[in-house]
Amino acid sequence: MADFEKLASAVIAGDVDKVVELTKEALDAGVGPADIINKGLISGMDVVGRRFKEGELYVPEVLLSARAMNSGMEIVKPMLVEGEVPSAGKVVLGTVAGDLHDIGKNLVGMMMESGGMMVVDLGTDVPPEDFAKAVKEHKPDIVGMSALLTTTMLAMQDTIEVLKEEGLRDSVKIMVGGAPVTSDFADEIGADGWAPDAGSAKDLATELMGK
Ligand code: B1M
Repeated sequence: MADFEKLASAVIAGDVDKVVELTKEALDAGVGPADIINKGLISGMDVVGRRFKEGELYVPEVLLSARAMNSGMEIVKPMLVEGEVPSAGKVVLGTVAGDLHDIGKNLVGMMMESGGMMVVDLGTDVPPEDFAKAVKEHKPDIVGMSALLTTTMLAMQDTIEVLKEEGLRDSVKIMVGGAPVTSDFADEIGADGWAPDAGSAKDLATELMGK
């Protein structure tokens, strides 16, 4: 019988060795990969997300937990039968044109993945046309944009314009975030939502998808 609580605790503690050990133990005991992911790995990362949102944990701790979660994921993912873990939706995520900051964007992506979403990460300095291309190719539920510079925030608006020009705007929900970005700014540029931190971003994505 797998001890999901212990596995979740190891994720919360960011203990890679323990996560690997407990994941292998669970597999040896015949536990299914989907249960290991949902009841152990993701459930631990959920706690981390909540504590981060409430200011009890800081960025380095979240990164350690994410690394621990991924070490378990790497072991069980190849064993999943396609469709075994239902996807909570697809997000195309990127830092906008001219902007190289990606720490916050990466945290947002990790939280979304821990919530079962499939994240297509376009990286940094992503031109509006590349967001549009990714929407055509991946058909996501959500486009998420991050910006850390007051100058590059405007590229969010440019991206929305290009999505409109290409007739793609209504096929996705758009969410934005990053230190200088506010809820008012999100409204002004016609985004569907704004989130102040990675935990809230995951919750907002879920809300926008109506799931
Ligand atoms: Co830069 N930088 N930086 N920098 N940098 C800032 C942002 C700055 C505030 C520093 C300062 O002057 N006090 C300032 C911006 C000023 C402004 O525009 N108002 C600044 C500047 C000026 C610059 C350069 C121009 C410096 C120069 O070269 N002269 C240059 C620009 C380069 C470029 O992008 N073209 C530059 C470069 C860099 C580094 C490369 C050295 C490095 C980035 C490394 C990297 O990301 N890989 C860097 C860093 C690290 C910072 C600071 C110190 C930290 C940013 C960070 O990672 N924060 C920053 C000062 C500061 O914030 N103290 C600064 C931690 C991160 C977890 O928070 O990104 O806010 P954050 O993400 C949060 C939320 O905002 C939210 O959730 C995240 C997690 O909770 N969130 C979203 C983020 N994206 C979201 C998307 C969502 C929802 C929520 O939906 C999709």
